[in-house]
Amino acid sequence: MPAPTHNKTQTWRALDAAHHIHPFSDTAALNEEGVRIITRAKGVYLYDSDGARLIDGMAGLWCVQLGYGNEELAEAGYEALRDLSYYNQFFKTATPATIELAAKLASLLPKGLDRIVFANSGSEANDTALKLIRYYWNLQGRPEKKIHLSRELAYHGVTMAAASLSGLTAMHPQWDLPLPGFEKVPTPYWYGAKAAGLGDITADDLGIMMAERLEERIVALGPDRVASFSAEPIHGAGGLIFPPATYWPRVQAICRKYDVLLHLDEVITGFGRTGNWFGAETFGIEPDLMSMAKGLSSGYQAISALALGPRVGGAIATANEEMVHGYTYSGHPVACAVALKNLEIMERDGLIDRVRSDIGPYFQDRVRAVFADHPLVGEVRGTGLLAAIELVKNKANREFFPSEQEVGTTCRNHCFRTGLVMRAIRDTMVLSPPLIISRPEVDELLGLAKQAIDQTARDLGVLV
Ligand code: PXG
Repeated sequence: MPAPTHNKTQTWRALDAAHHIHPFSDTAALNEEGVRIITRAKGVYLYDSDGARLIDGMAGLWCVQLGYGNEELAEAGYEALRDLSYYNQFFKTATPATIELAAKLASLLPKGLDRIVFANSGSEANDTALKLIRYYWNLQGRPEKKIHLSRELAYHGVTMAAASLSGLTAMHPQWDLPLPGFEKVPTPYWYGAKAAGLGDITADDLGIMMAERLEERIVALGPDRVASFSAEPIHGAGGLIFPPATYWPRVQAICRKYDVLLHLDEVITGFGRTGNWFGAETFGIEPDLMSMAKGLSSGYQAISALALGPRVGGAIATANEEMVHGYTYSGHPVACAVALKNLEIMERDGLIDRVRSDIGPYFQDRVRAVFADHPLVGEVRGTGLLAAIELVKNKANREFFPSEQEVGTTCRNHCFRTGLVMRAIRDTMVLSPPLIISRPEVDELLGLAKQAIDQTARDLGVLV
């Protein structure tokens, strides 16, 4: 047993409050409450410094595909640190793990995406994508093609450009964003369509309507000025919103028609989440560029990648000039070695097939069985090891609670008390567990989720 850490908790909290600014946090409120300190983790379980055990329904931040404490990944990292702790890819050098990872990704990615640019986070991969899109159009002699389209409710990260690309409006005012040249189009969120005044439109019709909104915007801006359309196959941090079946085929055709580069952000949907290696396969999308991060290394190392298809990749490879871009840690050999081992384990253990045909369907069946008829739950949606549970005021007419009631936050707090990490996005409860989760662990997770949602329903007087 590890030594008890309870006695250190107060010290850590005080030091944290004094010295540590947390991402996406209200510092004063957090310091008042005191942080939860996670000290170790194994498999799908987290342990905090008070001795509590939590089942991690979010795989960290949608990233720990192989679960925590994987010995093989730890050893791959140790060996890589020992043998070549660092070297860079600048100035005509490369390192073996970096080359091998680029080649491995090219073999796993949808056909044509076979050139890889490395970075260290999803935000950087997207930032890089936007730079390369601009560079591509400059190389083509079409410098007027500079507008980047993306969707409302999208989350693409936090650099100046990635935040500009993001469509969650709360991400903008503090930083005077978006930058010029970033435009948003609406997204096909069927469950929210009624509250948005679209009446009883079917999901398929909404998919077409929202694709047409994209087309209208491209035409209004002028196709000669529109450089790219960026989107997640499924909105992740925007509320786990799944596209109607009609949406992506139409969007794909529109991008081709107007010569708009399609940039797919697979930071969440990549590496098995939806039961395929990539969401592109799940939805039949053929992007020109694809961003990856998170599950690429199961979160064990900070690494991201941008894959380029023949248009952008070919243009850069034949530009006959220096591409003036790259990070100190682009293609870090240790991160690449860990990512390679991560992909090797996923392949060897058939984890993607497992999500597609075993644990994924089990998880989807169970989450629907537990919640479909719950009085507080308007909709359960999901695929693979992703699920969203919408908590609503009125199921019959898809009416949401007023946001100031903070129903999702209440539920999330109950989850922590029951020993579960489940994310609340507005009042949508979201699950994205590690791909290695077992059936009994799924049952345990959903049992705790039910306790938390029942308790939320009792707080609201929906259940007695
Ligand atoms: N694209 C997508 C689709 C993401 O989900 C990023 C880009 C940015 O990646 P980095 O590595 O720069 O964070 C993300 C990240 C949440 C949450 O609470 C989601 C993310 C990050 C932090 C929190 O859902 N997604």
